Amino acid sequence: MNFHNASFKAAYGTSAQLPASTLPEVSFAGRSNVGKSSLLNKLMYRKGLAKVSSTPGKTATINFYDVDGVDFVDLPGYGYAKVSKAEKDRWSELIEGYFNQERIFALVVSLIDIRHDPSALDKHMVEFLKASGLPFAIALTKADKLSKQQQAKQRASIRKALDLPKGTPMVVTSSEDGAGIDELRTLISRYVDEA
Ligand SMILES: Nc1nc2c(ncn2[C@@H]2O[C@H](COP(=O)(O)OP(=O)(O)O)[C@@H](O)[C@H]2O)c(=O)[nH]1
Ligand SMILES: [Mg+2]
Repeated sequence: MNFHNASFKAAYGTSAQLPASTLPEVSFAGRSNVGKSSLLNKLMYRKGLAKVSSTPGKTATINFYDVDGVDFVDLPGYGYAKVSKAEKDRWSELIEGYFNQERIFALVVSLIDIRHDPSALDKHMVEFLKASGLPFAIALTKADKLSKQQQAKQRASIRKALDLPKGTPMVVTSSEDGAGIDELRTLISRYVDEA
C-alpha cells in the first residue's frame, strides 16, 4: 500500500448518507482530542488533510479518505464533556449506524492516549469491538510525552485495563516524533491484504 497516494473523499453527517462499502475500510475511533487527525495525517504523509482542531467537540461527521484504493474512515471523536445531548445522540447514531452496516471492515484502529488509564468510554469502545468480532488494533497516542520507561509501564497497564484478547496488536505511536508510524502502516497493510 502506498500511503502517499491519499486524498479526501467526503464527509457524512448521518449514517443514512453513507455510501455502500466497495473498498476495504480502515476505521479510526477514539475520544475527542486523542490525536486521531494528527495520526491520520502522519500515516498519509500529509500535514493538513485531516483537520487538527484546537477546539474539540465540533460537529461530528464521518470523514472518508482514499489511501491507495483503501478507505480510511475518520469516526467522530467521543467523550467531549461540553457537547449537547443532541450532539451525543448524533454521535451514537453515526457510530452505531456505521458499524451496523454491511461494510468491508479490514481493521478498526482504536486510539487511546498513552498517558492515561482508559476512560469508561474507551473501555466501552473496546468492549464493543471485542464483542463484534471485527478485526481491531490499539494505537496508543502521544508517546513523545512519556519516557521510554513510562511508555512500557503504561502499555502493560492499558493492555490489562482493557483486558485485550491475546494477540490484539498494540502500537505505541507519536505524531510528534513519528514513533510507531511505520509499524502501524505495516499492520494496516497486512489487515487490508487479508480483508
Ligand atoms: N505531543 C503530542 N501532541 C499531539 C500528538 N497527536 C496530537 N497531538 C495534539 O493533540 C491535540 C488534538 O489532536 P487532534 O489530532 O486534532 O485530535 P483528534 O481530536 O483526536 O482528531 C492537538 O493539539 C495536537 O497537536 C502527539 O503524538 N504528540
Ligand atoms: Mg480530529
